[in-house]
Amino acid sequence: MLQKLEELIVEFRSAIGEVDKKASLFDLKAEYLGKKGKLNLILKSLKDAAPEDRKELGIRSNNYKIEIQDSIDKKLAQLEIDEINEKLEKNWQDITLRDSVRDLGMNSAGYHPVTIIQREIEDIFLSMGFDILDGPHIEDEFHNFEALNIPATHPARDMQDTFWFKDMEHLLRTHTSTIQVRGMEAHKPPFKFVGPGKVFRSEALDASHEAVFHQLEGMMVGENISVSNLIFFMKTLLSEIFKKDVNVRLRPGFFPFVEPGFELDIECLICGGKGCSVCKQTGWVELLPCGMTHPNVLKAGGVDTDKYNGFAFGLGLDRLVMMRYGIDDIRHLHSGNLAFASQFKAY
Ligand code: FA5
Repeated sequence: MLQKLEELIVEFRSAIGEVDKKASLFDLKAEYLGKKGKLNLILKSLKDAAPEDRKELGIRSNNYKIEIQDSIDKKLAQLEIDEINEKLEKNWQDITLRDSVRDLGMNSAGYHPVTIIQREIEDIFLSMGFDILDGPHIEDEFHNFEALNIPATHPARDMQDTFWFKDMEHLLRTHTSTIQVRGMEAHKPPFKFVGPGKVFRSEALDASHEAVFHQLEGMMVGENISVSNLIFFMKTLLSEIFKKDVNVRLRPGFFPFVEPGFELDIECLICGGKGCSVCKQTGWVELLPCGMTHPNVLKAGGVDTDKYNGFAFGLGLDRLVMMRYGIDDIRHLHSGNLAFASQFKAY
């Protein structure tokens, strides 16, 4: 009987090594530990064994029973792990992969260069205590023209070719100066804010002109604001953006909403001032028109002009992007070409 027991455990050890499915394991368990299983048959016949062998047989049978149960439990745990691994192998997903939806707006390498520069400028002005405002693309005549000292008969309305809606009362804003008006309506002086966004003009397109482009408006209203305040903020902006000396020139500029008005031009960084299609062979690029806000504009915005004055500027964002990254045609910026747009990094 002892020999039978020894044969049984050797046979079991080899059989369990072969098992690779849970179903066969349960069969094996029944075969050895079941009521009518091999071990039980031996245990039942213990009574027939010689009395001097019974104790030894009892101890061994018990030990083998424990060993068989243990081996079966371990095997079951192993088979369950194998099952999970097999499922993971078949159904795995790489959660670090970018999905196609994100690719529509932002690619792995970063943001569109206009977004990069816009955010940098926002940070520069936030750090100087400015707020960031927004405004609608679809505007009315009042906010785009009248409140900015451009009445219906004013020739300056023709300076910006406007996309009008059929009702001839609404339009796509031609500049972000509309945000000045909305900012004054919403705030009590003193205040200072910038407002970036898309603007729309029915323009002939070339290397430096788009029909849809970006501007960033700025306005500061308070007591005793001077041209030196304006120049300080413009200089700070350019030195932070270019992180190097760039040649600029300030010349008189005419805009009905500022008096005096200035044009701040930057020496063309595409040709180094020699003349090219971007600067129209002049060596200079119009970038940052600005000036002291006209009292009529402050009044239209509800500002008390006996107490307060201010300045405003309207930065051409796309042209600034072109200067910073050496892009020689504005149309690249709106081409929708991801290979182009993914080359740019913040400084
Ligand atoms: C204006 O739009 C004024 N609202 C700016 C302003 C604000 C002046 C506050 C004074 C005070 P202008 O039309 O020049 O100005 O446009 C401003 C800047 O936008 C230009 O210097 C240029 O950099 C950019 N810009 C103008 N037209 C285009 C265009 N078609 N494509 C790309 N950039 C343009």
